[in-house]
Formats: sequence, structure tokens, C-alpha cells
Amino acid sequence: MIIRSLELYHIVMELKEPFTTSFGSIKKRETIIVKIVDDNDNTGWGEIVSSGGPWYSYETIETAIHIIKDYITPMIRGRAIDHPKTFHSLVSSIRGHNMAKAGIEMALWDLYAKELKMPLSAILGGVKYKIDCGVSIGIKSNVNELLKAVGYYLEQGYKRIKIKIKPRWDVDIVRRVRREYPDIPLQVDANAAYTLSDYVVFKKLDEYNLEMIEQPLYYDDLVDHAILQRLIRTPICLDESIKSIHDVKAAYRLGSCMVINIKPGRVGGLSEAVKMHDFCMTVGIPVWIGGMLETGIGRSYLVSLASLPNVKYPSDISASSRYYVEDIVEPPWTIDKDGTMKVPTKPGIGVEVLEDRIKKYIIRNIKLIP
Ligand code: OSB
Ligand code: MG
Repeated sequence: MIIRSLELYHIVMELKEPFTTSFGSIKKRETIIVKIVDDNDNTGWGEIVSSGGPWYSYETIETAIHIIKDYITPMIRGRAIDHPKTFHSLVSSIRGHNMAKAGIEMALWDLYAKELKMPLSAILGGVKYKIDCGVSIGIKSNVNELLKAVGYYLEQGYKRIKIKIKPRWDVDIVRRVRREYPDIPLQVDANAAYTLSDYVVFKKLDEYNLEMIEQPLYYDDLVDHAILQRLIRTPICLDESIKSIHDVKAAYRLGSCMVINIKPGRVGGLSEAVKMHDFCMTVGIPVWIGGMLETGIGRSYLVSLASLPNVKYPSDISASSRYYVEDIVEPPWTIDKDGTMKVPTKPGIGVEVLEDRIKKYIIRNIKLIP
């Protein structure tokens, strides 16, 4: 196929409530929706998960637009792209900027699957018709708010609770949650807020039977995590530190973690995500799929990936209603009482994109091709 039109929609969607991590708080999710129409008149959709500022990673809305406009577009314009992998060979000279690449690559996967009239999950090697859903709960202003949120999401059916932690919002709140809920699958995510000198915090957290501790240390580190993993029995799960299959191999060799959170945006797209998944399956590292508060478009890629066989833990994939008053796809993503979400069976991403609804949230429409 050849790309006939490529457009970016810079949108802003209000979250139902602010989402706070150790690196900051957001109330409005800014994101870029990618729309590609090919020469068969099929439409493919993608989502770029970078945020307004370089907080989770160095990428931002503006860097993504810059890289796509000034580098990716000239490399793919007029080129025959028969498989999303062709895209990677065309843009392989661009280092980093994984979220920008992933957004375009996702739209190409959607188109590829639609051309084959197959659901994306089947093309990626998915084996599940429903996936296990977890929920990620941000830092709250007090512990009662947190307990209320945990109770609410358990009632909705979520299979595991993830709590964001930061220094001084860690051991005490985990103790309180565990006292109320001794047996639930519970894990924490520090978003890189600690150093090895905080060792005693992790030693204490070790007492609460957590499923895992996500990204406790520096966002680009593998060595200190390997040291910490040898000192505690709770599995370490890496998020920020793992940006490619190369990082996965290094983490495996070093023993930096026992679990990996795969986010397609962070790693440059679905091709790399599947490579990482497959390597982890071979060496016995279980994975799960992480989220970036995606709209219904980005969420569809998370769901497809979560249907792969080595996704052994519930993923950070929650219902549309956990994030937004209304989603931009139909049907919106929902979870069943048993805490699972159905994997779509329609061709491509398997949900319909509501363009009229997107228009309500657009702040910029950037036409790059033709
Ligand atoms: O670290 O997993 C993270 C959201 C934004 C940035 C980083 C993270 C998160 C989440 C939310 O935890 C997961 C979700 O989309 O529900
Ligand atoms: Mg994380």
C-alpha cells in the first residue's frame, strides 16, 4: 500500500479526575491521533502517547510532531509499504523518538489488518479472546481517598490493584491497604522516584506480599535495579528502563528484574513489543501490558497485545469510563464483572473511530500528506 493521506489531530481530553504520579499530576490528557488513508481507501488509526512535557520520557507532543513532520513524513511519502515492518526499515536512521514512531506504525498495523480482513490480535499472535484487567491508582491527597478508590475498583471487578508510590507515600499506605484487603493482588509503581540508598523502604515493602514493585529506581538504570533485585524477594518490574529488545536482553543478563511492563508507545511500536514479548517467553520472564491513559484508539493496541500468550499478569488496561466521560471509539472499552475485557474480532483495531467526537477535542489539525 501507499499512503495517500496522513493527518495528525492534536487533541486534549479531560480526565474524570486528576492522575498523580511521583513525577507530576495531570488533569487533561493531551495526545496526538494519527489518521492514515491508503490507496485502497482504507483508514488506519494510531495514537502517540507522549505528554505535554518531558516527564515520563524525553518525548513531548511537540517533539513528536517535529519528528513526524520533518523526518518520518519525507521518508515514507510515496513509498510502497506492504507490511508495518517496512516502515521500520524506512525510518531506521532515526534514533529514539519511539512514541512518535509507534503512533505511525500503529496506524499501519490497523491498515494491514484491515486489508487482510483479520483482527489485529490474531495477526500479532494473540491466543486469548478476553484479557485480564488491572487498574492503576494515582497518588491521592490522603489515605482514606486511596482506600475509597481501591474499594471502588475492586467492586468494578478489576483483577489487581496498582498503587502509585513516592517517598513518604509508600510503606504506610501499603500497610493500610493490606490491612483492609489482605489477599488482593496488589502492586506498586514508583516511576523512578527512589535510589539504592532507599533500600530500607523496599525491605519494608517486602513484608506486604506485593505482586511486584514497578520501576523503583532511576528511569534509565539497569545496574542498580540488578543490585536491588538481589536484596529483596518481591519481583522488580521494569517500565521506563526498557525501551527496546536490547534493554530486555541486558536486563535479563544482569538480573535487573523478574517481570517486564511492555508499552507499545515506549518501545517504538507493536513490532518491537512482540519481539520483546517473544524473547521474554523464551527466557521465562512474564510480561504484562502497560498503559499511558490512552483514548479508545491507543487502548485497542494494548488489548491486542495483551492477548499474547506470555502476558501472564493483569495489564494496566481499564475501561474507557475509568478515564474519560466519553471515549472517541464505539463501542467504548468495558470490563465484565469477572475483570476481563473482550478482545475485538472485527478486522483491524476492531472498534469504530468517532471522527465527530474527535473534532470536539481538537486543538490542532496537521495535514502532512498529501
Ligand atoms: O508508569 O505505568 C506508568 C500513566 C502515565 C504514565 C506512566 C504510567 C501511567 C499509568 C497509567 O500507570 C496506566 C493506565 O493507562 O491506566
Ligand atoms: Mg509504570
